[in-house]
Amino acid sequence: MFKKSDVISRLIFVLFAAILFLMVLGGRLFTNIEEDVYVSEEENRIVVGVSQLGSESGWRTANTESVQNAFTQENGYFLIFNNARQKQENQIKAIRSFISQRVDYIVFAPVVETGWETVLQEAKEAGIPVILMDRKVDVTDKSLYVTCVGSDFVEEGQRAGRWLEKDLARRGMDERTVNIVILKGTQGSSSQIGRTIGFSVVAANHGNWNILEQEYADFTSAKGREVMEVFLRKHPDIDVVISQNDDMTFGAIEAIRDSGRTVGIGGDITIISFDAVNTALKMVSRGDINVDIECNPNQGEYISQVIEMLEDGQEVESQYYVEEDVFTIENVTRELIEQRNY
Ligand code: GYE
Repeated sequence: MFKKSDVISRLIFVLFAAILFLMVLGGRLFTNIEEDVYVSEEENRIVVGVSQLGSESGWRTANTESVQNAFTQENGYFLIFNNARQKQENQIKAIRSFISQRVDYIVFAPVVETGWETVLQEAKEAGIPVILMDRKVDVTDKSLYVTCVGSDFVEEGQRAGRWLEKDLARRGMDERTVNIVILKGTQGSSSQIGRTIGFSVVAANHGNWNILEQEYADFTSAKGREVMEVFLRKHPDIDVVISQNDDMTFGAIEAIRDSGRTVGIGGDITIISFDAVNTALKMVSRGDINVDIECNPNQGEYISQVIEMLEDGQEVESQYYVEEDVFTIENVTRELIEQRNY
């Protein structure tokens, strides 16, 4: 027979064992519930792989921020972001990794227009819709992407040309020879190609517009300065600089000033720029840049709207253009500069 104290200690043991068992079970249940919630949240989110081409300019930084602000957890997205640092091979790698991760959408800003068929075909075969951001691709099979969200670069180039036409007429210079140099962006990129074509379409109407030279300067300030220094050494009589983005313009203006020449309104050299970032708008308001053709980097919001339409099963258009303006000293206000956070 058991002693009374034995029974009590056995009971206490059984009780402890039971409590321990319940605690472990409870803990497991709890963790399982948590995991389930986590998994279903992940499943409900739209997974977007974004291949950004690089970080060469202020415009690009703003474009990246706009994407990161649009594809947030709160908005129902899971963003996988990759910066290709100007290399097409890095973009191809990033896209392949998005495909193997089975993302829901691929958004990408192609550094150049050509050479994308193979990887886009792979995305198509995996059933992943591709949305082009900012720049375009040159492929014959248009079904390799769903739509493009970006700027009308040819129109931007024409706007530059049309502004120059008017400015020369206003100054009574529409008859005499006008010497022009062009700082071009990344070779083979849509923005470089479009802006060059757009401007040359207008230039073709003016026999007195003498394009002395045009050279690639990669959309960066350092390269803009370097190429401008060469232009200035070779051509003592430059009247107009067309610089296909603000970063190159900043470098070019430094080079011009170092050479002892002046820029902008009433200066030796007329400056035509593209992008209209905050610093450039300030320079427009001081008359250092004559005109800035705006390029709108806030494309994340537009793209998320396109994705929502696709999620709803709606048809989307093949191209969406963002809104853009042209800025001169006449319409750049302090308010506009304050609001421009890039
Ligand atoms: O103008 C420039 C950037 O493709 C529109 O790329 C974009 C251009 C932009 O580096 O600053």
